[in-house]
Amino acid sequence: MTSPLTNNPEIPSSPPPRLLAILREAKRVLIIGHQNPDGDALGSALALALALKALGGPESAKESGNSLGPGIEVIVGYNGAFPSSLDFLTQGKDFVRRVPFGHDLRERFDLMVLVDCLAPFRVWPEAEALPLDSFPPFVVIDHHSDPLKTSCLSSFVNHLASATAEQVFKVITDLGAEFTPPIVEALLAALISDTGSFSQANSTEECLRQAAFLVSKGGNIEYINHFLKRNWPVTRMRLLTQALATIDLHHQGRVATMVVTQEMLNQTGSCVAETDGFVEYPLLLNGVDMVAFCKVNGQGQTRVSLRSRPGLDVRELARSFGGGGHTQAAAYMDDNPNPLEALEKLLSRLGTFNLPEKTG
Ligand SMILES: [Mn+2]
Repeated sequence: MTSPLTNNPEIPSSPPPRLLAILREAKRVLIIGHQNPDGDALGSALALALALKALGGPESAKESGNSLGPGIEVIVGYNGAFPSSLDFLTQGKDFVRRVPFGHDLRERFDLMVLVDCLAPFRVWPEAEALPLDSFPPFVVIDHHSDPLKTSCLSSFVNHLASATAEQVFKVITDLGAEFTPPIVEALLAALISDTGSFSQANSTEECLRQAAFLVSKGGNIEYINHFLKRNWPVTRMRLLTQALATIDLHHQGRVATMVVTQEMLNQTGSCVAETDGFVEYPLLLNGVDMVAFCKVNGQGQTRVSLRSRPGLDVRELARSFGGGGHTQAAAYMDDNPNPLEALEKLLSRLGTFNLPEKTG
């Protein structure tokens, strides 16, 4: 059976040699995912960082008898916050740091690797209007299909990949790095995160093949799922309870909406990163084809996450608001800091958005 990817000349099935060369040559590297990284963004960044460190760090310099340079410096950065369910991945790794936007980024790093997003403004929305030379030169490794609005040194993007981790897996393989236990854990956590524990349509043959390889290298799906799914602080459960209470149905029960306000975060002592995955709950409802989840983003905006069942493309809706994503999972930012008002705006737009006819 041939992989569908190999039949499509538009989508490279392996990383471009230029990307690999750039990664091999960089000395001070910032690897960073989209703002408020999820398991795929963080896991992909960690795995690539560990591989680059192993290939170019002081240890390899020692082994090769090269006592000259101090090796390379690799930082896994993030902007905003990530859910505490991902703490197990970053524990004990002092090269993981919050990196807010600063005009010194270009001096601090000679290369930036964007993972799980296509442009610097997905990391730092506040820097959207700045020229590209405000950032270090960058490469992109991603699985989103939004048009690449910015130019980069090189990119490895495949919108058919289940997760960015699937792309990073191939980069690590082609770089010749070893799949050590921390790399295996980070990649497997990323694949599990972006496929809903291998329950969604993007759990492709390639994804499962990689997962099987990672398990053969000691990856423990049960252990990772424990941290990703079953290790909640009670504050998060209280926030979910409040969020579920806001669920409302529209369009004859086919559209479910949910809201998280700043007051709800304050009352429960949670941060917005803890809402990761909440959007899946309204989709459990019988008859619901689409979910819109409006939440504060902590930077004076509302983030609207959209989910849909197969056959309903929410990416087009997200794009009409300046966002993007995947056909069944997309998002956009609304400049209104009040999620209730952002929801009203979406609902009035939805009046003109054609929900496809029900089939069967
Ligand atoms: Mn992803």
